[in-house]
Amino acid sequence: MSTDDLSKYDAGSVPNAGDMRFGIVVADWNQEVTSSLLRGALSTLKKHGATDNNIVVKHVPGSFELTLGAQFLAEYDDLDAVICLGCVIQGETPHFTYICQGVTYGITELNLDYNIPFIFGVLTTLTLEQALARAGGVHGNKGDEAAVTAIRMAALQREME
Ligand code: RBF
Repeated sequence: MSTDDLSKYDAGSVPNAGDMRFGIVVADWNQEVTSSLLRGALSTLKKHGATDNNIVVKHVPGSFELTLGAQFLAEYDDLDAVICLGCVIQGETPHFTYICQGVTYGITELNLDYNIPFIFGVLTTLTLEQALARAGGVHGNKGDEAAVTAIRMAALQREME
Protein backbone atom coordinates (compact mmCIF):
# COMPACT_ATOMS: atom_id res chain seq x y z
CA MET A 1 0.00 0.00 0.00
CA SER A 2 1.29 3.45 -0.92
CA THR A 3 1.55 5.62 2.16
CA ASP A 4 1.40 9.03 0.51
CA ASP A 5 -2.09 8.71 -0.96
CA LEU A 6 -4.22 6.18 0.85
CA SER A 7 -7.13 6.86 -1.53
CA LYS A 8 -5.28 4.56 -3.93
CA TYR A 9 -5.06 1.78 -1.34
CA ASP A 10 -5.18 -1.89 -2.20
CA ALA A 11 -8.74 -2.81 -1.16
CA GLY A 12 -7.75 -6.48 -0.75
CA SER A 13 -5.39 -5.61 2.09
CA VAL A 14 -8.12 -4.05 4.24
CA PRO A 15 -9.62 -6.33 6.93
CA ASN A 16 -13.35 -7.07 6.88
CA ALA A 17 -15.31 -4.64 9.05
CA GLY A 18 -18.51 -6.71 9.22
CA ASP A 19 -18.38 -7.11 12.99
CA MET A 20 -16.93 -3.71 13.82
CA ARG A 21 -18.81 -0.71 15.22
CA PHE A 22 -17.78 2.83 14.27
CA GLY A 23 -18.54 6.36 15.43
CA ILE A 24 -18.15 9.27 13.05
CA VAL A 25 -18.14 12.83 14.35
CA VAL A 26 -18.32 15.46 11.64
CA ALA A 27 -17.95 19.23 11.88
CA ASP A 28 -20.49 21.40 10.06
CA TRP A 29 -18.09 24.29 9.35
CA ASN A 30 -17.16 24.20 5.64
CA GLN A 31 -20.01 21.77 5.20
CA GLU A 32 -19.54 21.52 1.43
CA VAL A 33 -16.23 19.83 2.20
CA THR A 34 -17.13 17.87 5.33
CA SER A 35 -20.27 16.36 3.78
CA SER A 36 -18.04 14.91 1.02
CA LEU A 37 -15.61 13.58 3.63
CA LEU A 38 -18.57 11.96 5.39
CA ARG A 39 -19.89 10.43 2.16
CA GLY A 40 -16.45 8.98 1.46
CA ALA A 41 -16.03 7.58 4.96
CA LEU A 42 -19.49 5.98 4.95
CA SER A 43 -19.13 4.38 1.53
CA THR A 44 -15.67 3.02 2.36
CA LEU A 45 -16.76 1.55 5.70
CA LYS A 46 -19.69 -0.16 3.96
CA LYS A 47 -17.52 -1.32 1.06
CA HIS A 48 -15.49 -3.24 3.63
CA GLY A 49 -18.49 -4.83 5.31
CA ALA A 50 -19.63 -2.37 8.00
CA THR A 51 -23.40 -2.24 8.38
CA ASP A 52 -25.62 0.83 8.80
CA ASN A 53 -26.71 -0.21 12.29
CA ASN A 54 -23.03 -0.33 13.33
CA ILE A 55 -22.19 3.20 12.20
CA VAL A 56 -23.18 6.11 14.45
CA VAL A 57 -22.87 9.60 12.93
CA LYS A 58 -22.98 12.75 15.07
CA HIS A 59 -22.56 16.37 13.97
CA VAL A 60 -20.76 19.14 15.86
CA PRO A 61 -20.67 22.87 14.99
CA GLY A 62 -16.96 23.22 14.16
CA SER A 63 -13.66 21.34 14.17
CA PHE A 64 -12.84 22.67 17.61
CA GLU A 65 -15.82 20.65 18.93
CA LEU A 66 -14.63 17.39 17.33
CA THR A 67 -12.67 16.37 20.42
CA LEU A 68 -15.57 16.55 22.83
CA GLY A 69 -18.00 15.10 20.28
CA ALA A 70 -15.65 12.14 19.82
CA GLN A 71 -15.35 11.72 23.57
CA PHE A 72 -19.17 11.68 23.91
CA LEU A 73 -19.28 8.90 21.31
CA ALA A 74 -16.61 6.88 23.09
CA GLU A 75 -18.30 7.33 26.47
CA TYR A 76 -21.86 6.54 25.44
CA ASP A 77 -21.40 3.77 22.88
CA ASP A 78 -19.31 0.62 22.54
CA LEU A 79 -17.17 1.43 19.52
CA ASP A 80 -14.14 -0.12 17.82
CA ALA A 81 -13.00 3.25 16.41
CA VAL A 82 -14.07 6.88 16.11
CA ILE A 83 -13.48 8.87 12.92
CA CYS A 84 -13.21 12.67 13.30
CA LEU A 85 -13.97 14.68 10.14
CA GLY A 86 -13.49 18.41 9.74
CA CYS A 87 -12.08 21.11 7.52
CA VAL A 88 -10.18 24.16 8.74
CA ILE A 89 -9.36 26.76 6.09
CA GLN A 90 -6.87 29.53 6.78
CA GLY A 91 -8.43 32.97 7.14
CA GLU A 92 -6.98 36.39 7.82
CA THR A 93 -6.57 35.91 11.56
CA PRO A 94 -4.56 33.38 13.63
CA HIS A 95 -7.76 31.43 14.41
CA PHE A 96 -6.72 28.72 11.96
CA THR A 97 -3.60 27.95 13.98
CA TYR A 98 -5.42 27.75 17.30
CA ILE A 99 -8.23 25.56 15.99
CA CYS A 100 -5.77 23.21 14.25
CA GLN A 101 -3.60 22.98 17.36
CA GLY A 102 -6.63 22.46 19.61
CA VAL A 103 -8.18 19.66 17.59
CA THR A 104 -4.87 17.94 16.85
CA TYR A 105 -3.91 17.94 20.51
CA GLY A 106 -7.45 16.95 21.53
CA ILE A 107 -7.63 13.95 19.24
CA THR A 108 -4.12 12.88 20.22
CA GLU A 109 -5.18 12.97 23.88
CA LEU A 110 -8.25 10.86 23.17
CA ASN A 111 -6.09 8.22 21.47
CA LEU A 112 -4.00 7.99 24.61
CA ASP A 113 -6.82 8.22 27.16
CA TYR A 114 -9.20 5.68 25.62
CA ASN A 115 -8.11 2.28 24.45
CA ILE A 116 -9.58 2.64 20.95
CA PRO A 117 -8.38 4.50 17.86
CA PHE A 118 -9.57 8.06 17.13
CA ILE A 119 -8.81 8.87 13.52
CA PHE A 120 -7.69 12.36 12.46
CA GLY A 121 -9.70 13.16 9.33
CA VAL A 122 -9.34 16.92 9.51
CA LEU A 123 -8.26 18.88 6.43
CA THR A 124 -6.12 21.93 7.25
CA THR A 125 -5.74 23.91 4.05
CA LEU A 126 -4.92 27.39 2.82
CA THR A 127 -7.87 27.56 0.40
CA LEU A 128 -11.28 26.05 -0.25
CA GLU A 129 -9.97 24.70 -3.57
CA GLN A 130 -7.24 22.72 -1.77
CA ALA A 131 -9.87 21.29 0.56
CA LEU A 132 -12.24 20.30 -2.25
CA ALA A 133 -9.34 18.63 -4.08
CA ARG A 134 -8.97 16.35 -1.05
CA ALA A 135 -12.67 15.73 -0.50
CA GLY A 136 -13.52 13.79 -3.63
CA GLY A 137 -11.34 15.80 -6.04
CA VAL A 138 -7.98 15.28 -7.73
CA HIS A 139 -6.26 14.28 -4.49
CA GLY A 140 -8.84 11.65 -3.60
CA ASN A 141 -11.12 11.71 -0.58
CA LYS A 142 -9.51 11.89 2.85
CA GLY A 143 -12.80 10.56 4.25
CA ASP A 144 -12.12 7.25 2.46
CA GLU A 145 -8.63 7.22 3.91
CA ALA A 146 -9.88 7.93 7.42
CA ALA A 147 -12.28 4.98 7.11
CA VAL A 148 -9.54 2.61 5.93
CA THR A 149 -7.31 3.78 8.78
CA ALA A 150 -10.11 3.17 11.29
CA ILE A 151 -10.66 -0.39 10.05
CA ARG A 152 -6.96 -1.18 10.02
CA MET A 153 -6.39 0.21 13.52
CA ALA A 154 -9.44 -1.61 14.93
CA ALA A 155 -8.16 -4.84 13.36
CA LEU A 156 -4.68 -4.21 14.78
CA GLN A 157 -6.13 -3.83 18.24
CA ARG A 158 -8.07 -7.10 17.94
CA GLU A 159 -4.99 -8.88 16.68
CA MET A 160 -3.06 -7.77 19.76
CA GLU A 161 -5.71 -8.40 22.41
N1 RBF B 1 -14.34 25.60 12.29
C1 RBF B 1 -13.96 24.78 11.31
O1 RBF B 1 -14.24 23.57 11.36
N2 RBF B 1 -13.24 25.24 10.22
C2 RBF B 1 -12.88 26.55 10.10
O2 RBF B 1 -12.25 26.90 9.10
C3 RBF B 1 -13.25 27.43 11.14
N3 RBF B 1 -12.87 28.75 11.09
C4 RBF B 1 -13.22 29.57 12.11
C5 RBF B 1 -12.81 30.90 12.08
C6 RBF B 1 -13.16 31.76 13.11
C7 RBF B 1 -12.70 33.17 13.05
C8 RBF B 1 -13.95 31.26 14.19
C9 RBF B 1 -14.36 32.19 15.33
C10 RBF B 1 -14.35 29.96 14.24
C11 RBF B 1 -14.00 29.09 13.20
N4 RBF B 1 -14.40 27.76 13.22
C12 RBF B 1 -14.02 26.91 12.23
C13 RBF B 1 -15.32 27.25 14.28
C14 RBF B 1 -14.60 26.58 15.45
O3 RBF B 1 -14.19 25.27 15.10
C15 RBF B 1 -15.59 26.45 16.64
O4 RBF B 1 -16.78 25.82 16.21
C16 RBF B 1 -15.94 27.80 17.26
O5 RBF B 1 -14.78 28.54 17.55
C17 RBF B 1 -16.78 27.61 18.55
O6 RBF B 1 -16.04 26.86 19.52
